[in-house]
Amino acid sequence: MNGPLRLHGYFRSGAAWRVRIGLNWKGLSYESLSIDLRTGAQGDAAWRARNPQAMVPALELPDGTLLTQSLAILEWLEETVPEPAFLPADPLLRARIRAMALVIAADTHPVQNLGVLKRVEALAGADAARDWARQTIVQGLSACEALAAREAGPFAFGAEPTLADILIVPQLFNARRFGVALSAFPRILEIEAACAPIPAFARARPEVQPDAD
Ligand SMILES: N[C@@H](CCC(=O)N[C@@H](CS)C(=O)NCC(=O)O)C(=O)O
Repeated sequence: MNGPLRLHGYFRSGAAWRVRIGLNWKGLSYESLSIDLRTGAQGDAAWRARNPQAMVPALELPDGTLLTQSLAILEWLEETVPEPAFLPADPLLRARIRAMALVIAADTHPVQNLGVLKRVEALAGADAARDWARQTIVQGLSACEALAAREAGPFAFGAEPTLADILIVPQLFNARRFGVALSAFPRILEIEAACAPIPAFARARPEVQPDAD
């Protein structure tokens, strides 16, 4: 790649965290550009003009192309830098790994993201918003726990990490933030512990990002 990759993100964004893991995994260096979600910077006209969804993450390629949606970015990374891979060759296994990734990316995280919780809070109050988030996360993690329990550990699908692990690890930050009791998810905790020492995962953690508090 000719020139720097730029990741528009935010240290606490779970979706940006996924992309950071993916970039590290592929050995790609990148510049971090922070969009402060606390101040609502994602809604600024200049950013909205670039990303009409007014969200992070977005990966800016050296020619200025802006890629959005963390899963689309991860799939693009896998296609353009195939090794080391985060999806195995077997189509059946790939489908099962993608299914677990989508439990988080499609059916859990979007239902408890900032915009949704603000709306629930406006309609029903802060306690209801917290309950909403907690219940959504418990549902998603329960499905992942049951799916992962059918597989050998320590990762979600056996002895090597995959796309599924990339999605699960950042979701646990939100789980803790909303007070979800993770002791009910031993397989998920095993996955987190197995990923923690891997440099691609360790360097993607929120607290080591340049825009961390
Ligand atoms: N499906 C999107 C989700 C992106 C998303 O929810 N981003 C959050 C941060 S984790 C965001 O920008 N929230 C700002 C808002 O809701 O206003 C993806 O996977 O990239």
